[in-house]
Amino acid sequence: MLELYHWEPNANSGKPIMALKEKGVEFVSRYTDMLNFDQHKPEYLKINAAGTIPTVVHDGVVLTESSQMGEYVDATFAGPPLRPDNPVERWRMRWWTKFFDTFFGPSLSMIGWNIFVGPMVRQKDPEELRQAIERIPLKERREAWSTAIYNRFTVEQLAESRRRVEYGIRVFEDGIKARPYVAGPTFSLGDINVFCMAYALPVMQPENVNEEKTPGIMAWLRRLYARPAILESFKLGRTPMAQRAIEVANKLAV
Ligand SMILES: N[C@@H](CCC(=O)N[C@@H](CS)C(=O)NCC(=O)O)C(=O)O
Repeated sequence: MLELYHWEPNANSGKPIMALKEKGVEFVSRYTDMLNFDQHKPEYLKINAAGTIPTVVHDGVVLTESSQMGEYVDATFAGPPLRPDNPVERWRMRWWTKFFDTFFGPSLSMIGWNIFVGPMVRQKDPEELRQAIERIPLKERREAWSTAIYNRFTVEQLAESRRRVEYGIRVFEDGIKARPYVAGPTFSLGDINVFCMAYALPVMQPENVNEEKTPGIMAWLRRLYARPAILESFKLGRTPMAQRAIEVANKLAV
């Protein structure tokens, strides 16, 4: 049995959800409400002591790190291959995954935590929030939550994140306009990994991602949204974030 502990099908949780759906693998969805701090509850920490989402439990084996989960799923299960055989294409799949995981993702995430996660969570009882922060096992995650909850992102931090996101969009446009998919001629885990961070860009960053400035990204997004497994994945979401994906699909007239 494969159980997937996940939140919304977004930056990190979206990757294993979409990989499993693309492969046609049955799994038990364990929705873990990040805004309710479910990931810091003792029963979850027994599975993943870092208190982060997602986590895969497959026949007793515990797997963390969302991008690497896709590789595991592809190597373990039958179904359409999600990693190209060609070494250059496989390198390109991993190159873009790393670029988005380490450069683009953290900056986009800071913007998202500032405009979405912080304001949503801030409405809770202050004492309840103080205790919730205290229970977070990793120091860096405690700091991330405090910063978002108490609105402590500095003007400079947010400006640098916006700069990185805008730069990342330009670099990705240059890459994706040269080929239909992230790795090359065929769909791969690279598309899933990038899409989970890019799926809402036309509504989050309309001044940077649009038909005039980024025709390559827009065409690629249409290709991804046209995949039944991708649209199916958003059904596992419970917040307006998943609804936003449907809005983007409609806006792109997919
Ligand atoms: N590198 C990890 C990052 C996991 C991660 O930080 N996930 C976020 C959700 S997108 C999380 O669990 N945040 C909740 C928290 O820090 O309490 C991965 O790719 O799986």
